Parts: sequence; C-alpha cells; structure tokens
Amino acid sequence: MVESAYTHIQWMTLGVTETRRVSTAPTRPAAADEIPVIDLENLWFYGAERTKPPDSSGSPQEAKARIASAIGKAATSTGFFYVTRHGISQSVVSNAYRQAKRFFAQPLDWKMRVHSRHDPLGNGYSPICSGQINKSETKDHKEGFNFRYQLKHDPLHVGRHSAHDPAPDQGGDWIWEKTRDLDGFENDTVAWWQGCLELSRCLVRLFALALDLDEDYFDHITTHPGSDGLYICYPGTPEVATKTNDKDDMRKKKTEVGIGSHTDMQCFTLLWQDDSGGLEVLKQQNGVPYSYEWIGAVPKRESLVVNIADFLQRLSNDRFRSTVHRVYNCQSAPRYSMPFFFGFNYDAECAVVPTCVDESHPLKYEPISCGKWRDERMEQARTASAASWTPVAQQEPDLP
Ligand SMILES: O=C(O)CCC(=O)C(=O)O
Repeated sequence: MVESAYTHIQWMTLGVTETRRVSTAPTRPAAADEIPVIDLENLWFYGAERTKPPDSSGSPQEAKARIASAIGKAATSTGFFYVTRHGISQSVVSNAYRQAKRFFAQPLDWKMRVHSRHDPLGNGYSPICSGQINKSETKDHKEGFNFRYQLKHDPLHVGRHSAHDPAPDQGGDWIWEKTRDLDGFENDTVAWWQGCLELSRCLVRLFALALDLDEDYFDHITTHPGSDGLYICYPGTPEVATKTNDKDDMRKKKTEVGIGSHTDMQCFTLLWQDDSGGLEVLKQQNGVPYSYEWIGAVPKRESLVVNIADFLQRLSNDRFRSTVHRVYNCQSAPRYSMPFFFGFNYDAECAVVPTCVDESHPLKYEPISCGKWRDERMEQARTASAASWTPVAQQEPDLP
C-alpha cells in the first residue's frame, strides 16, 4: 500500500498562528455530506412578497426549524454549505457577474484611478499580487474591487435616513463616481449587494435558531452590519494549463495561489463563484488522527457557498467552525467570484451566546465588537512578516 505524503500549512486566526498536517493527495470534490446543499425554499417564511413554493411543507415555524437544523449541522462540521433557492434572482446575479468582468477587462491605468489606497476604509480596486493573506505562501494572484456598507443603499433604511442616524457609512461614493463610464455598474453592483444583505439578515436568524436562541436574538446588531462586497478576478495561467498531462498537484506547484490559506474574519461569508472551480476547503481526514486534506467546493448551479467565519466561531464558543480555505486557478481562463462578508454592527460589543456555555464548555472568549475584531485581525495580517511565523517543527509535539 502506498503511504500518503504530508506537508504542513500555517495561517493566522483568532489571534494566533495555527498549523495543520495536510495530505499532499490531489484535491478531491467534496462529498454531499461534507459540503451539503441546503434549500432555503426562497425564504417564503420571511417575507410577504415571497410566495410559498408548492413543495414546501408545514408551518413557517416548522420550515425554519428544519432549515436551521441543517445549517447547524453543517456549521458544526466543515463550516461550509451551499444554499439554493436563496432569494437572489438570477438576473441580479448575472448582471453583477457581467459588471465584474467588464470592470476587470479595463486597462490597468483605468482601474488604478479607483485604487483602494485612496480610501481610508479600503473601498476600491486592488491590483494583482497586491495582497498576501498567508505570509507562509505566495502573494495572492488575484485582483479585486471592494464595496462596503452604505447606509443609503441599505433596504432597511432606504427613505428613512435622518441626519441624526448614528450608523457609520463605510462606503465611498467616489468609487461609483470613478466607474460612471461603465454603464449600469453602480446599479447592478448595489442590487447584488442589497440581495446579499437581505439574505444575510435572514440567514442570521436561522443561525440564531441553530444556536438554540430566539430567532431575533441578533436583530438589534444587524441594523448597519459589516457588509463588505467584493468582486474578484483570478487571472488564468495559460502556460501551466496547456500542459494537459500535468496532474492537479503538479499544476499547482507551477501556479501562484489565487488566495492563500485563510479563514474569514466576520460572521459568515456568502460566495458566488463562476464555473471554473478552484475553491478548496481544509477538512479533517477521516480515520487519520491530526491530519487534514483539501476538498473542492465545486461550483453548483444557482447556488451560493456559505461559510462560517471567525467572529461567529468566537460567539459560539467554538461550536461553529470557521474553516480554512484557499483558491487555485489552474486553467488558462480567468476565474471570477463575488464574496460578501457579513458581520455584526461595527461598534456593538458581543459576548459568547449563553446557549454555548456550560460546565463542559467553559467560556473561552471575552466580549469584543465585530468591527474591533476585524480591524485588529487586518492589522495583524498586515504587519505579520513571514519571518515572524513559528517554524512548524516547534509547533506540533502531538503528531503521531
Ligand atoms: O474566490 C473565492 O472562491 C474565495 C474568496 C475568499 O476566500 C476570500 O475572498 O476570502
């Protein structure tokens, strides 16, 4: 029998550097129970304007309980799942996708006019290889366009904004000004962002139920939440992809990582991806202690990927799992994705929820706001240098 080979990966999360022993076997597609598909039934139980689909059964309470239970199961295992019938229309998705492609197809000097360095909150464009999320891997071979929370676009507040509203606006109108020449860019991008925000407010209620809390437990801290929209383009690598004999792992060795191994920072992430593939999730290997393997979150039609992020892991006292993931684009064509990072109101201090603490699960974390948490994590990621990482060999006394 051929023994599997292993390597190590490191990443920063929850304030510390973590290390895992990872199989070098080629990434395999996730099985249905590893990254399950959860049907949200168009969220008919959350909106009068949404119609009840004919195949849904039971009362609204039963439907919520059924879906929350599936979400809770996924959140406590891999921390990744797909949602279908999520309520964001296909036309909203495809308009946003078209605009993302148009934006990245522009000449570099045109995109540089909207560079994120001009914005204190990071709205705008970041060029290829301008970031490195994991300092023990290569630079991130991707470009992005970031659009953060804007009160005037939030469906909860539209028409109700008063000069005294304390909600912080994290958006910059200047990014829309500088992209005016792309017809419909702001409209289509904001429509997608609004769809993600509305879906997230429904999901956060289902997460509350999954944590055995009242459904509206988090509502007061989602009135002006962290809502960071992002368009990403991972350039293709033609010279690698043409060597068709190369195995998956060989191609990766010759390809820069699209985004390095990391966990997300806020509560959860919604992700639309095109049909290129390349998103990989780190999962504990069945039957091999202390060891992990990469599984592929393969694209599924009309679905979004949802993954738990660090702040929700923290609030759930580690009951929910914020899972490491990365992207490789080993094909000649570019890969596009549209993540949306959702967190609680920037300034709201949040404690671990009471249902996740008992004698066998003592409290692990002090209260902190999602905004402060995110800022500290960003600063930590920005200032960490590769040299400051602990050598792997010193970190794993308990490996078999
Ligand atoms: O593009 C993807 O599929 C994942 C993006 C991601 O992980 C991130 O932006 O944090």
